[in-house]
Amino acid sequence: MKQGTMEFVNLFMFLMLHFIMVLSSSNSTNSGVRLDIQEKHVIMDNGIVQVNLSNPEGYVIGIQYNGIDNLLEVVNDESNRGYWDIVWDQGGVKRTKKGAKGKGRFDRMEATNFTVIVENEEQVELSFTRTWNFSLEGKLAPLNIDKRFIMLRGSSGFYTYAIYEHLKEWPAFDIDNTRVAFKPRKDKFKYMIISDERQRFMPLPDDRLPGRGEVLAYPEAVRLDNPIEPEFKGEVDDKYEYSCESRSNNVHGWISTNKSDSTGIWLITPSYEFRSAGPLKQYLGSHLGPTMLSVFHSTHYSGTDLIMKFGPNEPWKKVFGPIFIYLNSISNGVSPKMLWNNAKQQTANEIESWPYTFPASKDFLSSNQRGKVEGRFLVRDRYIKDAFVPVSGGYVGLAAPGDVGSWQRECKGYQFWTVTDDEGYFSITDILPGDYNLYSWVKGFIGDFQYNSTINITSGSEIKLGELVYEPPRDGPTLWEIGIPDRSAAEFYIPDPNPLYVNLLYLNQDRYRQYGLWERYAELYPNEDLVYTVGISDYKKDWFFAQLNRKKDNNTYQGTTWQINFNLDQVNPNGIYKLRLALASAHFAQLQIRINNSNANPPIFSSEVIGKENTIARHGIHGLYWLYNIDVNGTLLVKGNNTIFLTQTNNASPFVGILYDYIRLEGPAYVKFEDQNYSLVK
Ligand SMILES: *[C@@H]1O[C@H](CO)[C@@H](O)[C@H](O)[C@H]1NC(C)=O
Ligand SMILES: *[C@@H]1O[C@H](CO)[C@@H](O)[C@H](O)[C@H]1NC(C)=O
Ligand SMILES: *[C@@H]1O[C@H](CO)[C@@H](O)[C@H](O)[C@H]1NC(C)=O
Ligand SMILES: *[C@@H]1O[C@H](CO)[C@@H](O)[C@H](O)[C@H]1NC(C)=O
Ligand SMILES: *[C@@H]1O[C@H](CO)[C@@H](O)[C@H](O)[C@H]1NC(C)=O
Ligand SMILES: *[C@@H]1O[C@H](CO)[C@@H](O)[C@H](O)[C@H]1NC(C)=O
Ligand SMILES: *[C@@H]1O[C@H](CO)[C@@H](O)[C@H](O)[C@H]1NC(C)=O
Ligand SMILES: *[C@@H]1O[C@H](CO)[C@@H](O)[C@H](O)[C@H]1NC(C)=O
Ligand SMILES: *[C@@H]1O[C@H](CO)[C@@H](O)[C@H](O)[C@H]1NC(C)=O
Ligand SMILES: *[C@@H]1O[C@H](CO)[C@@H](O)[C@H](O)[C@H]1NC(C)=O
Ligand SMILES: CC(=O)N[C@H]1CO[C@H](CO)[C@@H](O)[C@@H]1O
Repeated sequence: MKQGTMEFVNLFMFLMLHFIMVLSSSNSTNSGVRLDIQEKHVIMDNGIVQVNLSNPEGYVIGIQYNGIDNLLEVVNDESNRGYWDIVWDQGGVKRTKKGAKGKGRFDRMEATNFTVIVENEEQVELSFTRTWNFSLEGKLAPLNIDKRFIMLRGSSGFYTYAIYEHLKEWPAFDIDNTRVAFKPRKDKFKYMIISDERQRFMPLPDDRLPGRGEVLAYPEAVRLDNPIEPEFKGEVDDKYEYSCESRSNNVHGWISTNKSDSTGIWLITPSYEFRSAGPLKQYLGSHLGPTMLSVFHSTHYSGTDLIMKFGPNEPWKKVFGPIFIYLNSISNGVSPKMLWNNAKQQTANEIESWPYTFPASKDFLSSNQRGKVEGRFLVRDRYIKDAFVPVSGGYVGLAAPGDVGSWQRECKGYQFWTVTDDEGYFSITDILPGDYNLYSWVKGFIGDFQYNSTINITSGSEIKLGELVYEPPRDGPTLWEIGIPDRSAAEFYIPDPNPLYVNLLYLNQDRYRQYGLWERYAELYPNEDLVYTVGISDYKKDWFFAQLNRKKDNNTYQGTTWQINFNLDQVNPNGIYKLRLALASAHFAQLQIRINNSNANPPIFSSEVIGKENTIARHGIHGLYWLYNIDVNGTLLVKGNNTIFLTQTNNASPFVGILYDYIRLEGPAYVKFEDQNYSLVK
């Protein structure tokens, strides 16, 4: 009875809300889209939203909605409210600052020419272009840029996309980063939402300034010592605490909470086909400012491997977007979080309409100009089960042809990903014409699958691949394992943050996002390093999530050596054992492995200096995925207790280290003992 009443009340509330929301955006939906072109400004207006753009630069300088004159930060310069930008540099030897610290050059992509592409009552599409020629060499990125803005009738928002083109004869250059940024006004937008769980009232940008905030180990991280709103006192603000994987980064934004009239502004990204590096790549989104970013390409959590490098004679063209800037509002004391539910519903609608039919550029292809790939993904790991097992929840994607796993560093083309169903079936739709490889991986198994031939997509093609079988790297039975093979270190021990450096949002979720966890290692292991004993230790409690350097009293850092102790009942001295070492991230790490002799020289394995992912400083629980398959000669092992020593030697900084994903020791493929056969039928 009670349950039923509650359901009724919920339904009633839902209908009321629906009514109010419809009410608040339906007043003038009958009016068509109007365009007003002035000497210095262009205004698109559909009776719901009015957007003011600078002419010919193509900056969004005003968004008028729900009775608010401008949702964007009116105290900012007009070029710093809503804009596209790029961080670039000259290519090869002309790059001004090479290497990891190369910062590139920041450019707001100011256009020089304005054109109306579509103008009717249903739709307005505007183009702001910038054309490159050799007189601009070294001054501007060698790109023709076409920034587009679209407004539709009856739509509570507007779209933007851009076409970048590098012609064949133009000079080499690099792109480090490119994105769209919006700066909502700080006096109104105080509540930020990234996901159902990640949402909060945010401090003010002023709280980060000297006198109010104290800069910590790097400029992005600031402790709020004397914020304007005392409730934020003592918290750490750092934009990297709010980064988000591409696969779940499709809507985020800000709410102006107001008892009588709340307003939301959202960035909706309906597809990540145009973002670099696939589903797991982490990008910045919304963070203090207030700032909202739709980042299409960056080196964050990946490093210089992800700088887009164009050689001379390398023609390139790519469409970024469209993305949707969505506005909603609600009156009369209903929870502003309902705006979030409405924004999620709108996101579902946008995803449903992808690829959009309305962009006018011939470079944005509609659904019937795209192709489709279907198949079924199975896995066979003989030491778990001899059969071919359908993969549920496996990621399957198309990206530019390359080596196994290359999708995580691929950034010039488009990528198309989906997830297999419970029976292993997948269908990737709306793929742009071109040549691709098919890549896949799945939680629970190490390594990467790659289909053995190039897939050529043409308009309207429907390719049926049938059953694809992944046989993950495996030579023998599991003797022991640590962690879960899922490309993340989240299952390991995450320490409590230093109480001086807390973000209250992450006390009970995503605890790895706290600032300063790298200092906690030395506090827990002041003299002796971590020792893990197979069969006794529990990786959730006893395996620190990152192998970090230990801070010494004199402010220097010390490399560390972790030990894995394990017991073998028997050893085949003629066999080759296999150590599978999957890393979730590395930052300037040099890993050496020794067995049963901590001083052995050379070690049985020594990596180069690997990774420039900066995942530790930026609170990521993964960066790029690395897999090492290391032979262990049976003569190195003994019956009884053995020890593997994992040494990270680079002591350059607190941010150097390794995040392990999963470690496994396999017995030899064929082992013959006195009393037992482990035989493998190949
Ligand atoms: C557009 O912005 C400019 C510059 O702030 C302003 O002068 C103009 O009045 C705005 N136009 C409208 C219709 O809001
Ligand atoms: C501006 O763009 C239009 C359309 O692309 C073109 O016809 C015109 O020549 C351009 N003007 C300048 C000054 O580049
Ligand atoms: C090259 O670009 C500059 C800057 O936009 C422009 O002033 C100049 O006319 C262009 N030259 C040619 C040959 O198009
Ligand atoms: C709340 O909304 C009312 C009505 O639109 C407006 O007058 C008031 O300034 C708003 N308050 C804030 C803090 O935005
Ligand atoms: C690719 O794999 C399939 C299935 O294993 C096999 O039939 C085919 O011959 C392979 N093709 C190439 C080019 O290796
Ligand atoms: C893919 O198809 C296109 C159009 O049929 C063709 O031009 C291209 O050479 C093909 N590529 C490969 C690798 O087969
Ligand atoms: C700092 O202390 C460590 C041991 O505590 C020592 O090995 C190292 O040489 C010292 N470094 C400097 C620069 O004093
Ligand atoms: C294992 O080590 C022994 C002793 O050093 C050596 O004789 C043997 O060749 C090694 N086996 C392999 C497969 O490398
Ligand atoms: C082997 O290791 C276990 C667990 O650490 C320990 O209890 C045992 O005493 C060790 N045995 C020998 C012979 O060192
Ligand atoms: C072990 O394998 C050998 C060779 O295949 C076979 O003759 C023997 O019976 C097996 N022993 C056991 C215990 O299975
Ligand atoms: C061959 C060898 O070095 N064996 C050593 C392996 O490690 C165990 C435990 O530390 C030692 O007891 C062995 O002597």
